[in-house]
Amino acid sequence: MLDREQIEAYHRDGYLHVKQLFTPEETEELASEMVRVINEWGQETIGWPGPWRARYLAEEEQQTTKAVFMHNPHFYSSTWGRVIFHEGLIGAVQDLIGDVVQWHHTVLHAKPPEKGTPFPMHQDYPFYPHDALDFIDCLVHLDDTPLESGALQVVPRSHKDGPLEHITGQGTAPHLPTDKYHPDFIDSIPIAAKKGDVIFFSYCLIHWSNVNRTNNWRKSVRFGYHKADMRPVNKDLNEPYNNIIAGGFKTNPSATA
Ligand SMILES: O=C(O)CCC(=O)C(=O)O
Repeated sequence: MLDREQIEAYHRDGYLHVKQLFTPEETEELASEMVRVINEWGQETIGWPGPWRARYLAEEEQQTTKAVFMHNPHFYSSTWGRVIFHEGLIGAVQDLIGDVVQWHHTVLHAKPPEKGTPFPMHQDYPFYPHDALDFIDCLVHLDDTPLESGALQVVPRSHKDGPLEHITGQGTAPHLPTDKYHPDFIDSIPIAAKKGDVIFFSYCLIHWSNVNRTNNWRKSVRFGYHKADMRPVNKDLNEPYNNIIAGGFKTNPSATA
């Protein structure tokens, strides 16, 4: 699926942009099903709450951004269920983290036209901390995503520092402290993408994205996968931890046969 240079780049930089991993027909079907899911089940919010808004947005915009987030689109659409096992997607994930791959989540992050919400600098680790680092996020683009539409921006190699302390608590989504981690002081690389592209990134990679200032929607869907022997931190060891196996076979270390 991926070549050696791509695999090395992912491990070195913490991310990899794979162009046209989905065919135009596949992307078209996924996008039109997602529009239907949004229209029938979606809800508009301002996006992630939190004190970070004061550092990323002008005062008059701080409470007026727009977002549609939707977990588990496969609850509504079988197309979105099947894509969890998409051969190209899973093949790439296996090349990056190993053969036995467990699905963790699918979530839509849609930025509506004109004032689609930004995201502050953060790692995804604090949203779902696990006991190892082979957790990969895959951002599937359903629309062309030029920089002005609030494209993903990444801090290359930042995953090497492992999990960092985030601001957490009631009334905020986890984010890095804005006095130290902010695009004003930390260089990042914007990744303009086309529909059908996928950006793979480590859940320890620092990333953020700006407001969608275009007249078009910017919809992308994040899939999370990890090695099947990983577990959420602090989960009781006596409690099983299983989910969809999207690649390979999960062996039972205590099986005797
Ligand atoms: O889609 C984006 O622009 C950023 C989303 C994000 O921060 C994330 O998936 O963790």
